Amino acid sequence: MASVERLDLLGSPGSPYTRKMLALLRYRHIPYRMLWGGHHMPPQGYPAPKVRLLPTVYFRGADGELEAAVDSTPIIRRLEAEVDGRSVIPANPELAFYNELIEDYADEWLTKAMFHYRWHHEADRRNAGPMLTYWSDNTLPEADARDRADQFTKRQFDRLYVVGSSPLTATTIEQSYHRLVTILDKLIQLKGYVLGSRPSSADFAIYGQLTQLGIVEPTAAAVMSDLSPRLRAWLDRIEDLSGLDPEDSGWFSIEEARTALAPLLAEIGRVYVPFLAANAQAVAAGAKSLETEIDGRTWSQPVFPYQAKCLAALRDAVAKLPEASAHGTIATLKAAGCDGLITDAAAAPPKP
Ligand SMILES: N[C@@H](CCC(=O)N[C@@H](CS)C(=O)NCC(=O)O)C(=O)O
Repeated sequence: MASVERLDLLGSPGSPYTRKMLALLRYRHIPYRMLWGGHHMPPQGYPAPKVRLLPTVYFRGADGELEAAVDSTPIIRRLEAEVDGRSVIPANPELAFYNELIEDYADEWLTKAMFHYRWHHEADRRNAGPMLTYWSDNTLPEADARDRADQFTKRQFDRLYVVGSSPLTATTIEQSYHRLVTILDKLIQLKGYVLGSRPSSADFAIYGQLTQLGIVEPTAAAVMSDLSPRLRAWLDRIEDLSGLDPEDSGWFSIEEARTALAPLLAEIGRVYVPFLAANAQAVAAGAKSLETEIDGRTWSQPVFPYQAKCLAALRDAVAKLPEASAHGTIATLKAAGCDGLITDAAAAPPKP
């Protein structure tokens, strides 16, 4: 097995995906160097990624050349292949699917709550503008920092609609976040992590978004402290799990997982799956925006082609489950209202 000598990564403390990756690298004992910053001031001597996203992770290829990679989910899979031990992906196909689904939900839906709470309410905007400015440069003179924060805040406020945050959808987003906090409170109480007594990539994805919601954004952080001090405390532990010795038997059994995850899967079925379905339909129809009902209220936003790919990947993963796992996974998804992830082909696999 190849090994990774050291990874360098460019990111920001305010980027949930940067925090996801950092905590994962610490847990997996992968040496790294954290380059705080952004693409407005790219680090000297490093290649530019195809898409300028944070984090950007620089791998050193066999030829010694640096390669810039983005998108935490495939980067995590690449690291699984390149670095042995302390895996964040369960071997059992049913558990691995739940892990993939929950990671995707955190990256693509929970991030709507992160962006919404950061910029929607005035008190939160006033906190976020300076924080993001000083995270990118903490030596800025006060007046320049204020100008930059004001400009950035205006830009982000004007872009809230892109992820679907608007006065029309605010209640749906906020209630979904409140429910998630309560669901995670109970789930973590069982064995400490989403899939048992060892962390999975789903934990790191949830953690990344919650480093902002539970700590940085005042309104959302107050909700978490109020509803779940346990979850708020969990965040500080996930930040550095380098001293945890995971056991092979640490994952939930299938039966435990189906029961323990039912409320979280139901939340995903309630908000994320309907969104994914409406988005994919609109993308397929060549529409520019979508309007649907989520959790009993109207939801509208511009289409998001990347998230149509997310739905296709999840459906494909269900369809490709080995026979021994397919039946139980599909029954669990149906019971959770996640029917939209099950294609006809997956529901009725061809007889051998
Ligand atoms: N799916 C990507 C998303 C990464 C992402 O959207 N990063 C945000 C920051 S949290 C970004 O770089 N936005 C553009 C920018 O900040 O310039 C991942 O999992 O890494």
